[in-house]
Amino acid sequence: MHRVIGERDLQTVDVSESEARAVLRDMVRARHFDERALALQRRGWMPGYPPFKGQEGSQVGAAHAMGDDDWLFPTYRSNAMQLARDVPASDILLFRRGHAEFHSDHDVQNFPQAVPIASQIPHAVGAGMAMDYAGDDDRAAVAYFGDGATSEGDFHEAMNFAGVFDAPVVFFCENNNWAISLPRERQTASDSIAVKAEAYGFEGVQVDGNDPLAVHETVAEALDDAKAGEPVLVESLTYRQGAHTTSDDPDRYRPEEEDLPDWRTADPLDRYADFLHEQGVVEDGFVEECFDEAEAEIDDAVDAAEAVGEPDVDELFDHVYAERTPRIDDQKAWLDGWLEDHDPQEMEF
Ligand SMILES: Cc1ncc(C[n+]2csc(CCOP(=O)(O)OP(=O)(O)O)c2C)c(N)n1
Repeated sequence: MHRVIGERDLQTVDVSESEARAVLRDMVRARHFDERALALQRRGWMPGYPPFKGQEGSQVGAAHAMGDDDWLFPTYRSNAMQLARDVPASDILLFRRGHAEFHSDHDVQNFPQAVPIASQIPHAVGAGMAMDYAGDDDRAAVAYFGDGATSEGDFHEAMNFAGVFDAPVVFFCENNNWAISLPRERQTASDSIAVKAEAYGFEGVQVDGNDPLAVHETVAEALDDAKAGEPVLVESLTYRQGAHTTSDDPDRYRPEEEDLPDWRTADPLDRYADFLHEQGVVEDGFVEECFDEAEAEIDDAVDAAEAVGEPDVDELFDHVYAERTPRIDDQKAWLDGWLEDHDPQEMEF
């Protein structure tokens, strides 16, 4: 399955005009958040940041297809998806600043962001199986991950369990063509990532990840199937426009010209805004209006995050388990001793 936005008009998609506008608004919010977070990191406000520029269409399209009761299992890269699901921007910023308690305390069905690659995928399957055992057939779990995660055992184990137990899970692989410096063609010799689902007994589909409406439609269908006991792997083809993180320099490994079609590397925000404009769904000035709203929202989020202050090093140990274990206590005692003789502010990293 492969859909390209230019080939159809809005009438062929099962999305209302107001929903189509809300998707654009969330893409603009996400872009503004990403730019602001990068700027905050550059002035030392937080230690590192993984930008998602170029992936807004894929993430916001998928988030809008999910119901409030569906669970998202995100990663460090899927902030656009989390923002579109109403995770407060200040929580995401605070977590990145080192405040671990802002990791999961949300009113939305949103698991903490996974940083160990692919570890969230079996969690999503476990949650899906639990929903199924509870007779909850109107909910599903969505596991978000990148192309690199598909080389991890966790991905294969999770897919295997989902296939055997008919778990209500959508595996949402955002293929941005890079896993740090490793390009997709070196990640797997398979023709696609979607094709891997076949080995586990369920469907895999590819979608143009820079077309938010195509992603919306594909994920909505996948969620319906998953809720009926048929898990689905969705491969959303998009592109990481920026660096892997603020510690990375892609100029050292990325070719100047990518061997990828234009639709893959195009800016999804410009493309979708132009599309809605051509369809008469938004008027001149809509995007600018959304940017102004986003600026005000993110300004407030930064103020709220700043009011919390800098994290205390103790927080590192407080949220590993519900209660500290003796081993965690030992680690904390070691760090306290080390800090008596060293000043991290004076160290060079
Ligand atoms: C288990 C594990 N191994 C290695 C790493 C280091 N690491 C961080 S991001 C990354 C690449 C992930 O690429 P991909 O899954 O494509 O996701 P993307 O970063 O492109 O969103 C790696 C290897 C890690 N975080 N966890």
